[in-house]
Amino acid sequence: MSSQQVAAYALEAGRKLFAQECRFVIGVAKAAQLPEPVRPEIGFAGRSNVGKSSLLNALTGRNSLARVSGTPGATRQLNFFDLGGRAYLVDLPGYGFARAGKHDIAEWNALIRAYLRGRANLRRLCLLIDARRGIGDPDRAIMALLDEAAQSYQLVLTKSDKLPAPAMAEVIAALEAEIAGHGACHPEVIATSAETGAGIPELRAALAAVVFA
Ligand SMILES: Nc1nc2c(ncn2[C@@H]2O[C@H](COP(=O)(O)OP(=O)(O)OP(=O)(O)O)[C@@H](O)[C@H]2O)c(=O)[nH]1
Ligand SMILES: [Mg+2]
Repeated sequence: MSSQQVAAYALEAGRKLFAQECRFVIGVAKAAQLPEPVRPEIGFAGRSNVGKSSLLNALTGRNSLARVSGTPGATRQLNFFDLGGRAYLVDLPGYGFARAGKHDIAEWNALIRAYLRGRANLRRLCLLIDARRGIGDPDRAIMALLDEAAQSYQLVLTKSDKLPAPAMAEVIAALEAEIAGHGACHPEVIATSAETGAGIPELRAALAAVVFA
């Protein structure tokens, strides 16, 4: 097969996987409530308001699978979605939410950390970065935790529609330079827009490869 055929095959596998029925399974607020690790899981993490819920909706072609909000901190638990009985998609609560109380922040952090460090069936964690903001210290803290836990992850840029193409290319180059030293990080950065659908087929393809590996 030519490399073009391989790419076309991967895109089709991604399209098929994400065209399947996707339904909400459970929202988890405490580590003890985590579902049995019976399926491959793909997680979506990132700062509050980065666009995690929007990206999940774009991937699954649903408008309101995951709750999108103008108020940062809308997603307060780990939300599990069953994708065609093949995989769980996991929408994580955003970190770095300034208006949350200290107690809430500590509780969310403990839950996210427990999940990210010890989930054997978490095949890949998509770490979302707002294209306009770039990578920040809260993201670096999560990357350090993932490297330490040898948890496979990949950087996914969101809101690419907010930047012109040349600026996007610069952001991607900067991220690729930064991730070079991170052992558990996938080398490819995928730029997406939940608004225009840019990069969504490519991300579906990358995640299908991980689910079916
Ligand atoms: N222009 C643009 N806006 C987006 C995109 N993705 C998300 N947004 C907007 O960004 C805001 C936050 O989106 P959410 O999907 O709720 O973000 P989240 O990361 O799930 O937020 P929390 O659950 O609060 O952590 C909403 O106003 C979205 O409409 C995108 O690709 N382009
Ligand atoms: Mg959300």
